Amino acid sequence: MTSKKLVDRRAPITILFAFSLAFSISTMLIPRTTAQTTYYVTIELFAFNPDNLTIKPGDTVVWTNNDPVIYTLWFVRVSDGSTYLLSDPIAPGATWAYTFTEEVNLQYFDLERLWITGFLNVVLVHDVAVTNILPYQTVVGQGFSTKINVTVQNQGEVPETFNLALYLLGTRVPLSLGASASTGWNNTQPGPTITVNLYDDVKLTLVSTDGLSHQFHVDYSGNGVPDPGEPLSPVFRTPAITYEFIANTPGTFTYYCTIHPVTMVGTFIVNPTPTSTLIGVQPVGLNPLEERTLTFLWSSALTSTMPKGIYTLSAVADLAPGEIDVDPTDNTFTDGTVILSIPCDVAGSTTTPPAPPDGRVDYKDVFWLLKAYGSDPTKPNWNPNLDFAGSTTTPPAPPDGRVNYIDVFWLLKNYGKIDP
Ligand SMILES: [Ca+2]
Ligand SMILES: [Ca+2]
Ligand SMILES: [Ca+2]
Repeated sequence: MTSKKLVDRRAPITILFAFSLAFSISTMLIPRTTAQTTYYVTIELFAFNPDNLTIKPGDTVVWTNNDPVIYTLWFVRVSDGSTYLLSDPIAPGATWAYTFTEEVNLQYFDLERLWITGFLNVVLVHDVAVTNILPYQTVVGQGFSTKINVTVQNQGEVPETFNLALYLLGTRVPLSLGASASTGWNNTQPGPTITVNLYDDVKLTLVSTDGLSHQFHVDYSGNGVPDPGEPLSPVFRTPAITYEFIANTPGTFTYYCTIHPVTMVGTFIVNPTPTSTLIGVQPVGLNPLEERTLTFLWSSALTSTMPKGIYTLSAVADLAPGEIDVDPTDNTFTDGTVILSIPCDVAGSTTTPPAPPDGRVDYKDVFWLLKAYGSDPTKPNWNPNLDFAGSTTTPPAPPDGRVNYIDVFWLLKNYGKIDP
């Protein structure tokens, strides 16, 4: 009695499971079974037209002979010149069709007249893509580690094994500019040429040397006025200010003072090749349509040796050599930044949102720690930037998903420190 009840309860589950399995298999097969195409090649005036075709396994090619001679098609593999296939003789006015079932790269000839030749490439679509980058936190201290998630997808028709690499782009470039309406930037006219690499973190110290108000602007669009997305400092007079931006547009531009654009100009060059630091490489195996998120660790060993600054995240998915990705534009994904600061300097203000790290570990950073204390990602007061570490050992273990006494330990240890 008891066992019968059990069977009764389990049966629908088994059926449901079998159904869902069948459904997922048929879903996976759809792209291969519905995509069959027939291609036509004309043999005319002793030539194949078209003489170069790229098709998929399962596709059919029909050759039509419009010449007054008999053709026999001899297919050889491009890779090693070995024979792959020989057609029936195709009489004048006749056709010959063949369905190619596997991936192969072929050259073919008329057997009697070897100078009449064509190419046929039978390939499945290889297409992998990086679809997202998500850092665990936006601020990490030197000597600490942090995690960065990268999502990849197989958008092609073939199971792929490929390498996924994560890089940090850019390096901090500190510059000082004195501003004077009569004598120009740094007392030169034009001002000094500034040259940086793409994604560099340009940290300007701006000081008015003539007592007048000024404003620094890089004119990416070339129209002479600040547009959204262009570097534009606050208006400054006294005291000196720092203004930091990412050089995210390659090219040669003019920088201005928006208030004195005639006398205060200079050249701003952004070289297209960024400085890049490899975080790690991971092999990934994905079936068609499969998506996966991989976690990279920006290690404490690496953060302790890198200069402070704002780094831009970039992930690259590379197919095995010889496999051609039909859409290489989505294999590189560059998005998001992480600030590398002195340890436990997470903010420069107690306002919301907080100002970026200000080079000192003080009451502002304590404010944010107290606010997030006791939290984990399910809590409304969760703030991953305050999850410094998962241990009090040195080097500290990676962040552990909670803001607790361990993180207080690190803040107390670093309290009062000032960026040298
Ligand atoms: Ca791709
Ligand atoms: Ca701070
Ligand atoms: Ca923690």
